[in-house]
Amino acid sequence: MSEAILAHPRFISLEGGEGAGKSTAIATLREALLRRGHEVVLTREPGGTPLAERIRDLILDTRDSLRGEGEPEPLAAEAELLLVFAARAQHVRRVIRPALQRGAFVVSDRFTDSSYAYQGDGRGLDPAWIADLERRAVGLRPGLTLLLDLDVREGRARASGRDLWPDRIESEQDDFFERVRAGFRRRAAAEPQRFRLVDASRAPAEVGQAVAAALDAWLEAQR
Ligand code: Z5A
Repeated sequence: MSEAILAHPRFISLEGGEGAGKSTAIATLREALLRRGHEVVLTREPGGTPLAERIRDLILDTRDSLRGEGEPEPLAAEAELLLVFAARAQHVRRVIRPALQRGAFVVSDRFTDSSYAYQGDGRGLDPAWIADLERRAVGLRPGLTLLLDLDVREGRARASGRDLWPDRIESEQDDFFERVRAGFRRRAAAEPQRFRLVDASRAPAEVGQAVAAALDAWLEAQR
C-alpha cells in the first residue's frame, strides 16, 4: 500500500469546535459548487458509510446509560483513536476516493485534522502515531480546509440549546476544548496553503459570505 498523502484539490473539509456552525457553512459550499455545475458529495466524520456510522455510535453514543441501562463503558483514548481511523479508512475507500475519481467535489464535515486536535491535543496521544495512521490508513488530505474558529464557551452555549443529551465528547470539560481549539489554530498556522481561518463568532450570513469567498479564491487559484 502506498503511504504517500495526496492533497486533492476537489476535497474540502470543515473543521472547528462544537457549535461553530459547520452545518450552515456546508450548505453554503454545496450551493456554491452546484451553481457552478459540479457534482457535490456531502459527508461527515466519524461516519459517512453505514459501517462507519455504526463506529461513530460506538465512539459518541452514551444514550444507553441515560436510559437507565447502566454506566457507559469508558472508552480508552487509544481505542477512540483507532475507532476514528477505522471509520475513516472505510469512508475514504467506500465514498471519498470513488467520488473524487468520478470528478465530484467532496465536502466533509471534519476529517483527519479533528483526530490531531481531539485525540492528539485533547486526549494527549502522540501526534507521530496519528501521522503514521494518516499515512497508512488514509493517504489523502483535503486541498482546502476551512477552520471555523470560535470561543469555546460560545460554541458550547450554541450547541447546548440544541442537544437533548451530550455525547461522549461533548461531556468533556472546557479545558479539553481549549486544547482542541489551540491545536486546530496551530495546524492552521503551520499549513497556510491548505487552511482558511474563518471567524465564526459573526452572524450566520457573514460567516456564510466568508466561507463562499474562501471557496471562490480557492477555485480561482486552481485554474
Ligand atoms: N471527532 C473526534 O474526536 N475525532 C475525529 O477524528 C473526528 C471527530 C472526525 C462529532 O463531530 C464529534 O466527533 C466531535 C469531534 C469528534 N465532537 N465534538 N465536540 P460533529 O461534527 O458531529 O459534532 P459537533 O462539532 O459537536 O457538531 P456541532 O455542534 O453540530 O457543530 P457545528 O456543525 O459546527 O454547528 P451547527 O450545527 O452548524 O450549529 C450549532 C448551533 O449553533 C445551531 O443551533 C445553529 O443554529 C447555531 N449557529 C450556527 N451558526 C451560528 C452563528 N453564526 N451565530 C449564532 N448561532 C449559530
